[in-house]
Amino acid sequence: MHIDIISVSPDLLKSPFEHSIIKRAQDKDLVTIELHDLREFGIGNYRQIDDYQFGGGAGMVLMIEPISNCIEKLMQKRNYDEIIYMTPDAKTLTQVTANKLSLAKNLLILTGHYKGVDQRIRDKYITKEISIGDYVLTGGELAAAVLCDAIVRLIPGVLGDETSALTDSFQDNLLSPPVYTRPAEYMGMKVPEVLLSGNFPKIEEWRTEQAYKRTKEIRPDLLND
Ligand code: 6GU
Repeated sequence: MHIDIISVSPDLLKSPFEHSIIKRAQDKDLVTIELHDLREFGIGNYRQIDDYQFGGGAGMVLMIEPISNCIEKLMQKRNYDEIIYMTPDAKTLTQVTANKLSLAKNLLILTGHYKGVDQRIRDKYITKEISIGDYVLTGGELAAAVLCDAIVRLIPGVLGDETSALTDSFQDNLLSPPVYTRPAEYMGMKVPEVLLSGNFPKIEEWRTEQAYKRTKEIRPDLLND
């Protein structure tokens, strides 16, 4: 997979991709992530990328021309499965969306800033808009990092244990059951007996039971879906 990300603050996106599993996925050539600085497409001597909004109102808007030039240049090189705009005024990212996007070959992600981008960019180029939750961030960069993490870990070969992505919370609309490791007893706190029993059908049954219990308590909305 190849992911291009257009951003006003590409440095903000460097660190999340230089560690752990996402780093290993790049080292193994399972994914390449390329950051593009929107400022390089800015207009005039000041490399202007934003301006006041028509009709008045507080906050700057990212201009159509720099973004359009950047996207057009990238589109000459690659055919994108999706051109994604990260914005709080969109549908919230779910595991289902991450699963679908993990099958893509080329993704282009545009991150917004300030009051967002000129609507005409959204109308002309964007094929998918994604929010990561009902709160506002200063920019779309951290949201893009979240999206990339959710996608990349699903690419076959990225996670060592092939089954672990499938047993995550949310893959079956259930939260994960509690987990324990050694010691079996710590300061009088004991690990549930069933997990030490070696009776695997029973252990599975317990885990499913616990997953439902947790989901019912914390996220009952998931059970209604
Ligand atoms: Cl994608 N962008 C911004 N700026 N804020 C957000 C978001 C995205 N998703 C949730 N809040």
